[in-house]
Amino acid sequence: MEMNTVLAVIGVIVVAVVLIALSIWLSKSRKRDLDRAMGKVAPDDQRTRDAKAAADARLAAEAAEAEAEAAADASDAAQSTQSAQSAEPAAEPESPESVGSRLTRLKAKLAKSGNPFGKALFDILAKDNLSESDWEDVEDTLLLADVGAEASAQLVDDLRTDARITGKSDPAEVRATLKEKLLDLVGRDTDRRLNAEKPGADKPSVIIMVGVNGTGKTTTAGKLARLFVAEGKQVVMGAADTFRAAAADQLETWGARVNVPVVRSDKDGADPASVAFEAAGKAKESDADVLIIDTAGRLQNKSNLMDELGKIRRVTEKQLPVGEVLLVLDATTGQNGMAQAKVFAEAIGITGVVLSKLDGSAKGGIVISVQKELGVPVKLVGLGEGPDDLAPFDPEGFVDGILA
Ligand SMILES: Nc1nc2c(ncn2[C@@H]2O[C@H](COP(=O)(O)OP(=O)(O)OP(=O)(O)O)[C@@H](O)[C@H]2O)c(=O)[nH]1
Ligand SMILES: [Mg+2]
Repeated sequence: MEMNTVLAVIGVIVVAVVLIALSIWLSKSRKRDLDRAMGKVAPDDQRTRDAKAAADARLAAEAAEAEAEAAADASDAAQSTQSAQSAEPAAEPESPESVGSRLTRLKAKLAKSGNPFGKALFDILAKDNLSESDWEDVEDTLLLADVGAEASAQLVDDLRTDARITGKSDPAEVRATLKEKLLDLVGRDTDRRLNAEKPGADKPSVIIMVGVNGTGKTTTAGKLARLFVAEGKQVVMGAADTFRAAAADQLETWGARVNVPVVRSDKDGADPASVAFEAAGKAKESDADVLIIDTAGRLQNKSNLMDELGKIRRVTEKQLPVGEVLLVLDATTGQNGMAQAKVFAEAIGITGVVLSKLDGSAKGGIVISVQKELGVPVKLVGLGEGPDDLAPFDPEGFVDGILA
């Protein structure tokens, strides 16, 4: 009996010792877990060191593997770019010409554009005494340069009055007078900035391109996108010319060259207004600075085209205010383009004119008549088919160019 009691006591003691040892071990292990959780792993913990070394080795191996993969990808990409380049040379995003260098180059180009009107006028006006027929020649020259009947008559009248008053002898003086008169006609102080360039402009600032087919809308949209990209602006373009599939492709090519996204429809003949709506949505969503919408210049009939343009504008305005509607006018068509231009102005309302193809035109005088007849300024001029051949219209440079 006694023996049993002793054994029971010993058993209890053993169990108690085991329990105490267990609880000490448990509390130590909990502390270690806590320390680990708090990043305080004992530096001399061999297991931790081993695990860390193993993890480091694994990470290093993974990194080396990833690097090898990346190198392989890069060489694949280089190869595919090379093959893409050989198939399509303009696939790489380009950086557009800087604003300063473009303006200098285009000024020189404008001056060399061979406009005969300045020279002819200057030759006539350099004479000592102008006869009635000389004055008629002056007026004819202005008319040929597409200055417009009213403006030409006005200019000749002013010059005649001046000649009578000053006695007109010094050719340099005549030239200076002519320059002043032309500048007055062109409008030297007109605000020609695009809405997107003005402080406090809407963001995104919307530009809709309109005009008769072939005048240069799509080309100008592309050139404009490049211009904004060169200024560090974020641009989205919308291909609302769904009249022919090639139009969207053409705009996409321009977009791809400067990394500007183009919103287009997958199917031919889709509703252009819905493309414009989507493009406005995308521009808003991506917080773009500028949205440029290209439109069709030709439809089955004129009233269709005009309805369509009106709708494009209304639908776009459900998303964003339309700050600018640019009418693209081909300078080589001269006065002939004016009647159609007026129809566009009535249908959608225009805020400015882009005079395209001024490089191939002897009819620079159209600047004067177009502003007079449409009541909006010429804001940009196209001076070639090259991607950077678009310049803000500069009255001084323009007048110097035609008098050179
Ligand atoms: N020389 C010269 N050619 C230009 C200029 N602007 C555009 N072009 C050319 O004119 C042609 C027609 O240009 P587009 O931009 O396709 O004309 P569009 O108004 O979009 O024509 P549609 O889409 O058919 O209505 C193209 O060959 C352009 O390269 C310019 O300033 N100078
Ligand atoms: Mg086009």
